[in-house]
Amino acid sequence: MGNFLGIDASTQSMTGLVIDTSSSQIVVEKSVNFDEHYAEKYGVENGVLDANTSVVHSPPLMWAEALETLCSQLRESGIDLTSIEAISGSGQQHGTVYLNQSAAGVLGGLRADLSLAEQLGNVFSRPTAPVWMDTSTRLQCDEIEAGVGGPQRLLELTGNTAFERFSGPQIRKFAQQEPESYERTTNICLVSSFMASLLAGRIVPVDAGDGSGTNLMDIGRRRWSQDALTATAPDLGRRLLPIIKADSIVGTMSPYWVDRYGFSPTCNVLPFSGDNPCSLIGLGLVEPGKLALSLGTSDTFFACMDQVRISSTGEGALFASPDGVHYMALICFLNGSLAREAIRDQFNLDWEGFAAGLRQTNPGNDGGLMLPYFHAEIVPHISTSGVIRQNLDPEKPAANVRAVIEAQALSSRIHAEWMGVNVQSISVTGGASANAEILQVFADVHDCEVQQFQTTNAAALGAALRAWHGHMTALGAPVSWSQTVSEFSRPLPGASMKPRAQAVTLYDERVEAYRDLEARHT
Ligand code: ADP
Ligand code: XUL
Repeated sequence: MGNFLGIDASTQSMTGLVIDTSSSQIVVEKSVNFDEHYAEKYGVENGVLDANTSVVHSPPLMWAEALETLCSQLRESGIDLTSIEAISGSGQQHGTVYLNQSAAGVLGGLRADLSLAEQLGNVFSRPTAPVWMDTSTRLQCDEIEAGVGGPQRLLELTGNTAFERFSGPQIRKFAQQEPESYERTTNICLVSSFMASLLAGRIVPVDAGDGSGTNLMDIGRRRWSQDALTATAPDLGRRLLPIIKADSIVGTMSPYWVDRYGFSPTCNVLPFSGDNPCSLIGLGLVEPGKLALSLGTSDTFFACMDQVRISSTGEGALFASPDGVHYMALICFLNGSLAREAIRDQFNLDWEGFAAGLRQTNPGNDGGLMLPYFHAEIVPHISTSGVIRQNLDPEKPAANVRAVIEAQALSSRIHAEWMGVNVQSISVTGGASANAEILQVFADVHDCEVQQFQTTNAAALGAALRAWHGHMTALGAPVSWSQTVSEFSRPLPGASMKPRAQAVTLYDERVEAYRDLEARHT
């Protein structure tokens, strides 16, 4: 029993959430928004550089700086940081951080009188990190698939066909286009393992949950696949540490965090995992059967599986669950919050005005439909942006608000069919899950209850729960996964959207109209 910290290093912000397991309460939640703090210094918009091109990177030094700002905020919130028994975290998936030979030494000898930003400037062999929004690696995807014997073989081996955003294709592109910098790269981290390395003061391996988002991990064995490594880049194996169990302790907080922020020197650090695998835990999906929806920068729709399930269309992703046993089936939509924000901003609305737009319009939108490709899309695969409207006046604010949300909900219904889950209820998380009007559309389209939770950051909560679970296991007093999540993953009383019969019937028809429109444009 005690306090456990989960840190979510996501696309637009870094969040810290502390749970007290003796009272089963979330005791602090703090968030550092990248644009608010670092837009000028690092040139980011929505947390990334050049979001409107196919090459989308973020500066890893900014993440390091944000981690310090977050720790200051946690300390100022009044929480006693010495009381934190263990820390784990979650990172936006797929992004890669490239370190040179000085990195390990610098991390191991951080001086507490200087900031991370002052000390880490020279540890990168590539100053920016490609992130999940990058869609520039189609060529490398094709080459990797061919290199292992075809897309079907890569799917069977890693659980996924090659995706542009996945780490393997990104690494291959770097090795091809900047061979000298690749040569100077001693270690490649994922966002998750980079963050854990900052805390532990040494380079920390990735867990299988995030390892499965690389196109490099043998999904059955939960270790790097030599075939995939060879097909991706020269000498890649020696640049990656072996994959470890999400529950292992990788060290204690390095003296830097003890001296500078007052963490306990015995505070354990566990590997970070991907944000979606952590959300799976944070929403309590530790048994198959339930679906969850994350409405963050990306929208993801996912389920816990007890065996490998592969999407025949190649659009679904499969990850290992950090619970060490299950799998996670997921679809990812790039046009999530950024598409909703594009409509919000086009009509000068705030979120309340956006919700009012949904209230003022009827399900079915009088026949209006939108394909919301404000950016290239992952599911379905669309390589160039371009919004398509059918029977929809582009000048009408409320109709466009409804169109973007109906498109997202209908698309999630269509593209989740391969998961084969009989949907009983949907658990929601992510910034936009605070918006009940948006959730009502998802409830009507999926014909099931949509449930809100105390925090909209299930990834950070899942990370904190993972820290607790791993810590107790290491103490020799393991807590089962169902016990770990039970008190924290209860839906908020009175905060569930129920499907409305008339709308459900209507959407059963609209889904076919949407499917047709989509088929004509993909
Ligand atoms: P990520 O973790 O990917 O950085 P979050 O889950 O923190 O993203 O979600 C942030 C997004 O949530 C914001 O960019 C914003 O678009 C959206 N958001 C926040 N509040 C609302 C709201 N009331 N209605 C709709 N969207 C919202
Ligand atoms: C999942 C994906 C995104 C990122 C950012 O495959 O690409 O959801 O994890 O949240």
